[in-house]
Amino acid sequence: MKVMLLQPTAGISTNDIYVPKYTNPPMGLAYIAGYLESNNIETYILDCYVNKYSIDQINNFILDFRPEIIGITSTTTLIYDAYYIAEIIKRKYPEILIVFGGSHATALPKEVASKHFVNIVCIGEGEKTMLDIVKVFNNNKDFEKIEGIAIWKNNSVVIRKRNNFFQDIDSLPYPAYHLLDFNKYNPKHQWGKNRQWTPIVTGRGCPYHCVFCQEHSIFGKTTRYRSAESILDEIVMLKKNYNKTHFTFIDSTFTENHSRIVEVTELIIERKIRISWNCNSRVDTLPNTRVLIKMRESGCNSIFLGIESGNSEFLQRYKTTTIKQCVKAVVALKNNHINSHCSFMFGLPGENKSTIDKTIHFSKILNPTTASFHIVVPFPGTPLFNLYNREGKIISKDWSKYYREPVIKLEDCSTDELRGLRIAAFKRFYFRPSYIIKSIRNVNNFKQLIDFALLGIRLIFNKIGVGLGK
Ligand code: B12
Ligand code: SF4
Repeated sequence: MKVMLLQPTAGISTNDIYVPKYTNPPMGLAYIAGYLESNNIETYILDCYVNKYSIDQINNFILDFRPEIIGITSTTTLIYDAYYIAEIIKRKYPEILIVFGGSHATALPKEVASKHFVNIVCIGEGEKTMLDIVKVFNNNKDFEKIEGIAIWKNNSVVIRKRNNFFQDIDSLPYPAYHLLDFNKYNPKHQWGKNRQWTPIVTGRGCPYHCVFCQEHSIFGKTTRYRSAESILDEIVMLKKNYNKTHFTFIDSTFTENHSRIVEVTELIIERKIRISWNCNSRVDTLPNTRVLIKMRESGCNSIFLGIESGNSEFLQRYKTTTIKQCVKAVVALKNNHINSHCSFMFGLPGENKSTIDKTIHFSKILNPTTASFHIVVPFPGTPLFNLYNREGKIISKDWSKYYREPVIKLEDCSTDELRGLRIAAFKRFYFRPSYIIKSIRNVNNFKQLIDFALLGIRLIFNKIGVGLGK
């Protein structure tokens, strides 16, 4: 049995192929590949995204590897590219079983399963489901009995709910890193200086309820943590085998469990593993100074905080955080010499020009190391999508526009104005004389200076894209 796992080429469906500025290894596919390989199934990862593969190149890989099953991953932004590739494969090789998975398939299993070129949709976590699919493929092909899938049957889509998630995530094999070409994925990270970088997953699921987020539908409402030992072993392996020395803990709730942070950081320090790392956090889960000191000592140099808004009602309603927690978190990071990146969004329900102005003002008061400003995207599968959809405020359900242009209607603000306010926010944050002087003082090398100057030039010419950019 041979399984190919494919990430689609961005822009292939519109004949406008590109690689976005930031690329990560496809961790979901690598996890599934690791799991299948540990069950003796020959697996191949075809990352068309980072390699910009054309249809002819994809076809050549299929002819070479001869898979019986092809699994395709996709976010909402790339779903039409995924459909385009799948349709051509199905036309050419009708005998190949096509399985879709990932965030869009999980959010809209009915839409995806009703495509004539899709055989099965995996809803949520994919390791066990994909193995079940392979087993049933080799057996009686009665896929309908598998948990956590959607399938087209008798002119409608049948959905089989998942009863539980894979609990002991320590027992999952490492992602199949050997099937990826690491150096193709932004090997250098903004916070990693000249170190070789990779993301790493240390937990799954999230107990919080931010309205714009899809984490729950993929990984559930409680966090399943990996143990400190397991994380450390993976870091050591990545350092030894792939020379990786800067890590990003990409799971959203790395700072939720403080005792585990202490264990991880103490192990890094005790075992003298010289690395740097950064992680994501929520302002209300940031640990106390004692733990922050350990984090810094073990190599943590930056933390991403989703602040989102400067309006307390929005924070309470859409994120369950407070202005005070935001201020406290950024101050704590400054006091402990850890860089902070704060992300803000414009367009939550109830937003208008004045609340946007308040958010920009708040970003300057917080004054984190860096900041980014985004226009809200109500991705399907999120409570925000349902909220906006109910009120008829979604301008477009053409998924290719999601994250490329504003797709929501606001009370007193056109989409062009929204774009303008976003550019203005970047300018108001980065063009402060105090910020420019501080940044020039902190520049460590010529490349950083050039990057900073380029950001300035892009801002002057209003060249900050809405989303992915090219
Ligand atoms: C790291 C990350 C990125 C990275 C890398 C993205 C990538 N291609 O891997 C970067 C920074 C580039 C990025 C960009 C974007 N991201 Co992003 N990102 C994430 C994040 C935090 C982790 C992804 C990850 O590696 N998870 C760990 C792996 C193990 O999980 P997984 O990929 O979901 O895979 C599992 C299952 O989904 C399933 N599965 C996945 N594929 C397949 C395929 C088959 C065949 C099967 C059977 C199963 C299956 O099985 C896997 C293993 O269990 C997630 C949130 C999250 N916690 O997952 C958001 C997330 C995926 N991103 C999201 C979004 C919106 C984006 C952007 C559009 C904008 C943005 N906010 O940055 C762009 C789009 C990029 C693109 N290629 O289209 C949304 C997707 C929503 C949606 N409906 O599309 C998520 C879910 C976050 C959220 N807010 O809800 N992102
Ligand atoms: S944004 Fe982060 S904290 Fe909020 S629900 Fe999603 S994963 Fe959880």
